[in-house]
Amino acid sequence: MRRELEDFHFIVVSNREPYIHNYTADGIKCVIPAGGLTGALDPIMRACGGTWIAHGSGTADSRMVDEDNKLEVPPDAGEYTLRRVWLTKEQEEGYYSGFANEALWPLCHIAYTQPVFNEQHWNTYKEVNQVFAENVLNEVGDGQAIVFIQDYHLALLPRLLKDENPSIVTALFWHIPWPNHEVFRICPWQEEILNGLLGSDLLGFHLRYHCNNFMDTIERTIEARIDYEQFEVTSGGKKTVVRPFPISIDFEQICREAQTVEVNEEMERLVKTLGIGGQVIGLGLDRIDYTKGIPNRLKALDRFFARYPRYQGNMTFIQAGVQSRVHIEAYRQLNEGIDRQIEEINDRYGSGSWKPIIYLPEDLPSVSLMALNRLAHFCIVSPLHDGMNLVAKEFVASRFDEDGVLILSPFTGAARELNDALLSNPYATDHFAETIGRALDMGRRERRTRMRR
Ligand code: GDG
Repeated sequence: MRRELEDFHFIVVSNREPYIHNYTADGIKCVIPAGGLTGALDPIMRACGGTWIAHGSGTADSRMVDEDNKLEVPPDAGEYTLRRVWLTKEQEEGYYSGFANEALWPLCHIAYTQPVFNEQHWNTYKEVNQVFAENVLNEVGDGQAIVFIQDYHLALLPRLLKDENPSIVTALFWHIPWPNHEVFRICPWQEEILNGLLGSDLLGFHLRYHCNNFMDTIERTIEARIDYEQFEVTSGGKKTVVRPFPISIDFEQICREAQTVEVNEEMERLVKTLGIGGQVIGLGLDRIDYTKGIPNRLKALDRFFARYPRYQGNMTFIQAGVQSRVHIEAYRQLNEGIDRQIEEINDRYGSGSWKPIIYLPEDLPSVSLMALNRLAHFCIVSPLHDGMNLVAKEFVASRFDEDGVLILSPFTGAARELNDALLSNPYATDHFAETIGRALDMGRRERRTRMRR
């Protein structure tokens, strides 16, 4: 980055900030939010330096910044600058919970949850993209800058920046899938969104397949020259290069962390507190979201216990992960549904102190996530649709013992790379249940061969 960018100022922009300060009973505490985006980008910023501009969402965020709304992060190391953007409650509701998460998120994930297109949300979305643009332009000043924008919250930002300052180099990475034109065209503001994105010099998706869908959407929606050989779009004289960049994790670091004394101690603690000594362990670990296929997974587990009664009493499935977007109705319904399903399964099969499913809907520290990954005989990652999915990659990276089986939905980007996982369609409950049986019956040698590959 230093060699290529020389004296360019490197700026990352996203909705979510990588470090959040909150007031707690013990004073101000800094938390690192759960989610794939910050986990993937923070190491890059720490290595390269620069400025990260994001919404300051913590209750104590404004206390921690200087007069330019900036602070050095990580708090104990100071490797790059975080500039916080302030939004009102109304702006946050209309732009984040509203248009981004009730319209664009379901629109791009084919998970059969209807998008909500509310004109007021859309107006607020435009307004907030403008707020981010003003912050970025102010940060850039008269200098040269490359601005790396993240995700579907900020689709209009590349165009807003280019219109004001054409010398800014703009790149945007879309972390979620891009659906086909037939799906995308139901969005009443599709043209504005596409025009916004085409303000990017470089536009990235996880997969070539998403790039193809995007190019096809452009071709059928707005006037532009499409070059399928170079993967470029030219619109209004401006060129956008479209490329796949399958995102990943720091394999070596996770592999090293998984072998620490702290993780070993956490494994012992979990076995004791959860009462799972001697059990075969299954694991599901997700940000609780309707795209992650958790109800489908529970249905398959229900079927599995009925089909394979020999595992009743000695297999425990742990479903862990932090609840998210709880202010949105679809997520409230999802959470209630999951609670109900788990209660039913535990009533149906549980006996004595054995519970088939243990639910930990908490924001667990990374040492616990790592310990769970290592305790698991198998891990289920079953999204109905997912851009990439880093949980699957983290599970593999933490298995330095070359054991454990990954059951993976073919509808994740990760399934294109992790060819040795057991693929299972989350909608096909019988096959899914059999795949769990297959994972449990798999011999050590095959588990090892698959995990090594
Ligand atoms: C989006 C795209 C794409 C989970 N529970 C807890 C927790 N996690 C961590 C996991 C993992 C991350 O959150 C989830 O990342 P994913 O990639 O699986 O999913 P999304 O958040 O939906 O991310 C996705 C990603 O962006 C990157 O481009 O792969 O397709 O949807 O790192 O370990 N972390 C903590 N507590 C939890 O309870 N601390």
